[in-house]
Amino acid sequence: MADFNDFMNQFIARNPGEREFHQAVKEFVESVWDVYESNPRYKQAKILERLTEPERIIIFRVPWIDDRGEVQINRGYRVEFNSALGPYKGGLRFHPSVTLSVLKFLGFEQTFKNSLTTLPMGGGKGGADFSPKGKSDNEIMRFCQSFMTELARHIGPNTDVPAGDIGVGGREIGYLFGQYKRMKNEFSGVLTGKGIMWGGSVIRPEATGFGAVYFTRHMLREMNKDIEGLRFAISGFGNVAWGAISKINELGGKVITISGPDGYVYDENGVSDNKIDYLLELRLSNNDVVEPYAREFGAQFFPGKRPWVQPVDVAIPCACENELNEADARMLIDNGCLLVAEASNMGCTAEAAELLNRNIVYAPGKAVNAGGVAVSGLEMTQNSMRLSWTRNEVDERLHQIMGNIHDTCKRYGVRNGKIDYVMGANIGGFVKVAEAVMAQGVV
Ligand code: 2IT
Repeated sequence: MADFNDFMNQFIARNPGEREFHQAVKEFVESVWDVYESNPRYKQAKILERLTEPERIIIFRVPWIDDRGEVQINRGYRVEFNSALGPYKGGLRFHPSVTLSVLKFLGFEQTFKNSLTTLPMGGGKGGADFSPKGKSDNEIMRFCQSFMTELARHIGPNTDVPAGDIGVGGREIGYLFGQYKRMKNEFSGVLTGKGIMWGGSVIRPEATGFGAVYFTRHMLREMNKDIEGLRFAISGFGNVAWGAISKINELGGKVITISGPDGYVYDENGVSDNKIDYLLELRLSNNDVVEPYAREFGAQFFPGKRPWVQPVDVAIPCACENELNEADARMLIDNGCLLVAEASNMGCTAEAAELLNRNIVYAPGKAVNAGGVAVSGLEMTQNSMRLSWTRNEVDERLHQIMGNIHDTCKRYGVRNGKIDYVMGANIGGFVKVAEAVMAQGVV
């Protein structure tokens, strides 16, 4: 392990202060280290050094004028991490917590997640430290237009294809796409998550949540269980939570929590029926709070708290990185939780992930939430063919892809008779990217 420590020390010295990026790389390199060590070709080609250095990073000023006429400045980014398997592909995040470290960790994870989907996509991520909270529609439109005015130089349907992430949904993709089209005089598949009337794919909005539940079902089947009758804790109330909650209800499970930056809601009757659609209204209100749900439907609200204290069978974090810590993990384990499937990217802290992986069953974001980018890949295919598939066709492919990812985790992850999903996902994602990088020479 001396070599591993040397590698990490050098990596940290090259990327000082980037905590999230360090965390993602450490977890990954730990998993693949044995494969790397036992493969002298990889060492000689400095594969890990190359995979942890983004191919290109673009940082730019995003000036815009708010509704009061005041000039505002935000910082925009695109991290083009790795293009060994295809054009850079990954979402844009608009949130005040966006930093270079966050986007580097997300772009790094995206590379291996995209590899796991089996579709031809490289990895990238971008966004801005812009807060949609409290902004009017017009302000959001002006921000998106200014952001795209710079980003347009760097992306393209065969170069880099962004999509949504936290703070970027169908509305924002529409404004970004409109500006790109206007600048380039070109209607192309340069973004995914487009409206279904104008080049988007059916099921893209639901795909991350649906895929996470399909993956969870595979995990449960390994334990001879199924979703029906189980209780779920979900965090977040955005796009991913909404998709997961819809599918869990359809499959007979019960979701008893949702959460926001303001706290969590406990709904003992289950988040179901019209309550699910209400989540979309909450998101479009640009207020970033879940408390109104509790008032609207007579549920309990716990300000400033997280949902992991509630006894459940399955927990699916759907909010943001490091939203579940060691104490939360301990509580879930003590309350008899069977498994944690991470729908957010790096939803668990390193300590929590380690504890869960050792004591119960835990699967990381890059496997569980890959359904979103997978359907983005299917949107790219449909755009290239200039046709649209039906709901059944897209859903069937999504099922297949999530099943394949589960098989890959099993192929590379079985340790002591148990599937280690962290090992499986990291090694499975790594091998393909590493081979592609090797084949393409020192570039
Ligand atoms: O984290 C993710 O995989 C996404 N935000 C989706 C990326 C995409 O290109 O659809």
